[in-house]
Amino acid sequence: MKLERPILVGGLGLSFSLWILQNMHHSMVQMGELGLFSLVAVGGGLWLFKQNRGKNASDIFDGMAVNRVRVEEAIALTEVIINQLATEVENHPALGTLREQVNQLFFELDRQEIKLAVTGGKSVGKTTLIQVLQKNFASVKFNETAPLFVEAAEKSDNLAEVNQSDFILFLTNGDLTDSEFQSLQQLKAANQPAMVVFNKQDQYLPDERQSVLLSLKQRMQGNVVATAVSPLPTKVRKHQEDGSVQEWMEQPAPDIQQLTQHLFEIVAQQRQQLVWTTTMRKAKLLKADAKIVLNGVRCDRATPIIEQYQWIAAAAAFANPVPALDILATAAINAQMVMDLGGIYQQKFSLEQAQTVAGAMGSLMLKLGLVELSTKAVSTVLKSNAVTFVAGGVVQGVSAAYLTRVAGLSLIEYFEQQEIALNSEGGFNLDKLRQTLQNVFVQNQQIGVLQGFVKQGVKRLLPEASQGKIIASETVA
Ligand SMILES: Nc1nc2c(ncn2[C@@H]2O[C@H](COP(=O)(O)OP(=O)(O)OP(=O)(O)O)[C@@H](O)[C@H]2O)c(=O)[nH]1
Ligand SMILES: [Mg+2]
Repeated sequence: MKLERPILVGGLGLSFSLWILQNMHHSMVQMGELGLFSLVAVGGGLWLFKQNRGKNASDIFDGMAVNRVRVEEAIALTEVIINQLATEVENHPALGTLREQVNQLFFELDRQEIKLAVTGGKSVGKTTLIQVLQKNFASVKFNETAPLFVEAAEKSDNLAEVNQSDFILFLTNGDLTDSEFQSLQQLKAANQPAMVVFNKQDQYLPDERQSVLLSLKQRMQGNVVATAVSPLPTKVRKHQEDGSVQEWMEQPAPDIQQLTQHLFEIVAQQRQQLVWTTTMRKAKLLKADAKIVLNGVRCDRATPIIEQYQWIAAAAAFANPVPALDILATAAINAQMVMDLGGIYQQKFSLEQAQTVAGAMGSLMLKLGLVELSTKAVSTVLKSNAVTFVAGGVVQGVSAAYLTRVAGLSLIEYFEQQEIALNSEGGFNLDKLRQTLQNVFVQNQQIGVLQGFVKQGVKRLLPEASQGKIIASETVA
C-alpha cells in the first residue's frame, strides 16, 4: 500500500487511521481517547511516524541486504571455483575442506538461531549487557568479543568471531573515538550489520546525555540506542514522621527498553535477512579462499614457463644485440608465452589474439618508459658489481629477460584478477593491464630483486671466466 499524501479526509482517511492504530505498538493505546476528527489528522502523522520507524529498523543493513536467490548464486559461484580446482588438480589437499565448507553454506541459509556479537572497548559493559539480554532472547546466541583497542595481537581473532555473527552490538560509553569510528566503518565495509549502543548513559547529566546521543545519531545515521545496563546505585532519602531523615542506596533497574524493543523488531522482522547476509559474506570469503588455492596452483605452473621464455629472450637479444628500444620488438614479449599462460589460467587465446595482446603490452611498456628504465637499471647494477668487461649484448640480453619476466608476472596478476566467468570473449582490459604492469614493474625494481636477477642473467649469458669478477665483488660486499 503506497499513499502519496499522508493526511486524507473522509472515509479512507478514517479507516486508514484506524488500521494504523491497530498496527501500532502498545505505547500508543492511549490514543483512543482522542476525538474522531483529530484521529484523522493524527493518522497522517502516525503514518509518517510508522514509515520512519520502518526505515530505521532496516537501516541496520545500509544497502547490504540480499535475497535468497543472490546468496544461492554466490554459493554456486564458489562451487564453480572449487570444481575448477578439482579439474586442474586431482586430490588437492584443500579440496575436502573447501567442499565441506561450501555444503555447510546451503544449510546456513535456513539457520534459525541468530548469532549476535557484542563488541566494543574495554569495560564498556559487554558482559553485563549479555547477562541482562540473554533471558529475553531465547533464539539469539550472544557472543562477547575480546575488548577492542587493547592489543593488536587479539585483533584477527576478534574479526573472525565477528565475521561469523549475524548482527553486532557495538558498545560505547560516550561519543565515538576515532578508532571506534574506524572499527564501525570496517564492519560496514565488510557488509556486517551493526548497531551502536550508548551504554552507561546514567553517568551523564540529562542534557549531556542528549547531546552525546544526538552526535552519535548524526554519525551513525540514526542507528543508535541508549542504555544503562547496570546503573550506579542512587541515594534515596526519606523524611520520617519524627523529623529524622533516613538515607539508603537503591539499585535502579537496568534501562534497556529502547534496545530490547529494537532487538525484538529486528529478530522478528529481519531474521532471514540477517542470516542471508551472513551466508553471503561467508560465501564470498570462501570463494576468496578457494581462489587463493587455485591461483597458487596455477602460479606454480606458470612460473617455470615465464622463466623458460625469459632465458629464450635473453639468449636471442644477447646473440643479436639491437638498440635498447628494439628489445621489445625482437624478443621480450612472446605471443606464445601469452598463450601458454592464458592456457594455465583458463583464458584461451588464438595465436592472433595472443599476438595482439603481446603487441599491446609492448607498446604499453614503451609508453610507460619501462624499457629505458630497465636497461639503465641493468647497466647500473652491472657496473656497480665491477664488471668492467661487459660483453656486447649482456645489457640487452639481461634487459630482455627482465622485461619478459615483468610481462609474464603482469599477465599472471592480470589473469588472477579476472573472474572465472562465462564471458571469456570479453577481450583485454588495457587500462587494467597498464595498472598491473606498473605495479609489477615497481615491485621488481627494488634494488635487491634487480641485483639478484642481474646476477642470474649474467650467469646464464657469460662464460665462467668473466663471471669471476661479479662473484668476487659479491664476496667483498
Ligand atoms: N554506571 C554504569 N556502569 C556500568 C554500566 N554497565 C556496566 N557497568 C559497569 O562497568 C563495568 C564493566 O562491565 P562489564 O560488563 O564487565 O564490561 P565488559 O565490556 O564486559 O568488560 P571487559 O570484558 O573487561 O572488556 C562493571 O563494573 C559494570 O558494573 C552502566 O550502564 N552504568
Ligand atoms: Mg566482559
